[in-house]
Amino acid sequence: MSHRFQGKKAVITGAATGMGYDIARRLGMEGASLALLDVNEAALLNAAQALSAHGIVVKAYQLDVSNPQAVSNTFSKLIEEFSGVLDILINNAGIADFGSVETTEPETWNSVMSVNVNGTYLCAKLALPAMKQRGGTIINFGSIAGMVGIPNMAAYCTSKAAVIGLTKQMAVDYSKLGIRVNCICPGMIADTDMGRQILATDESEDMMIKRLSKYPIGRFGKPEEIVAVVLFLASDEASFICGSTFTVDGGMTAL
Ligand code: 1HS
Repeated sequence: MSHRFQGKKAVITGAATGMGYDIARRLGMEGASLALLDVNEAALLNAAQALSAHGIVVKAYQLDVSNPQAVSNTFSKLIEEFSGVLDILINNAGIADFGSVETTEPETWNSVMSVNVNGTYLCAKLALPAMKQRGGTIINFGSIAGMVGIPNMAAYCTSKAAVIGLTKQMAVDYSKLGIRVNCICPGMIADTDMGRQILATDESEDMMIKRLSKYPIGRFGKPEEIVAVVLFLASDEASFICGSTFTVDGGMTAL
């Protein structure tokens, strides 16, 4: 096992389960100390326990990333715990919902934008001051849904396009301070809560086959195929990569 993140201090949002948890585990196994953030307190405590059992240094903080005051309070605490220094922020927390522009109610629109866009902005805003001392890296979760239109996902597509835009803007402002900001855009990853949520909207076998037919590689992605790219982007091996959007989608957006 290489130790690319020895001595690094990392914050991961949406860290209790799924890809967020996998990213946290991999960062921790390669030497990082972790702050796990998640809205689901019970799952978060389980995750922290499991990672501690691997010998990983970990603290857990229940947080709704869309709540500005809560984000501010949580980052104050975790940055103090990290002695004022932060190296890595993984903005993984996100939600999906469904509807065309006509059928999406403002409440749904606002909740998707609040978590996916405001949450990314707020966590970055609070993390950046603690990254300036020795440089750092931020990985935002976009999606292919921010690059092409996905049927019936107006709010989600809009939110992910905003995250791609925010990534480029932040890279322009902060690269000169040694802070690299990049974005990963996964295609359909079936074995995640969000993947299952989206696939459950396919009302027939035909719809599922049509969705799969958009993927030239002939299958959906696996969580570890996203996690590997996130780890690379967070590592010093990616030292010249700033403001980039990494599509990891089995060729879906090339079709
Ligand atoms: C969940 C992730 O952001 C990808 S959205 C993919 C939708 S589709 O390709 O399965 O229609």
